[in-house]
Amino acid sequence: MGKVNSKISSEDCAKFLKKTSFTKKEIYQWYKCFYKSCPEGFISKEQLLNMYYGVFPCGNPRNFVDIAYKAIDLNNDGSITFDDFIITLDVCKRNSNEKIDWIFRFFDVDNDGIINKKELTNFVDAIYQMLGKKEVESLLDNTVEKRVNTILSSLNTNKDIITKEDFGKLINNNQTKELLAIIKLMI
Ligand SMILES: [Ca+2]
Ligand SMILES: [Ca+2]
Repeated sequence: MGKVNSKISSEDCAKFLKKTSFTKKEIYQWYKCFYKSCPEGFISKEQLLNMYYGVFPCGNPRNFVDIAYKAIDLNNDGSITFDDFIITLDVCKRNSNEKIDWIFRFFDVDNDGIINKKELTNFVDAIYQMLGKKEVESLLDNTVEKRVNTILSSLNTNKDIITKEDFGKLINNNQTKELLAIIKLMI
């Protein structure tokens, strides 16, 4: 699939200088680092899975990694290449609407601009599976259903869906803080 290169081309470097807030030196370093870990030119799902197993050894991160892989694959071509990686890193550095848009991708799997109850349930379920049974038992909302209801009721919208506007409010909400912290663990 990908090409094996230890040095980024000047065209690509110029492209990322334009698209991200990284310096030329940082882009060169990230590129070197990326190809050292991923000589094939892409991060495989197994690699991402192993990373999460390292952080959550008592849980099963498989479903979460399915969601994460899709969300990080920004150009939807089925693999996480350096383009996806560097732009994801850049977005995560920011405190902006772009960051909210990016996190929204984790929830809005069918990409219709709305998080429905099923998507929210699948997301919370994936996180709970990744945390593991023991960890989940210690939570106040110790079932997926309870957590989903808490999140939805915290919005006070009386609806089973979350719009991007609602989601912006949710980002700073205590009910989702730990879920979002898990997303941030990946970088
Ligand atoms: Ca991609
Ligand atoms: Ca959706």
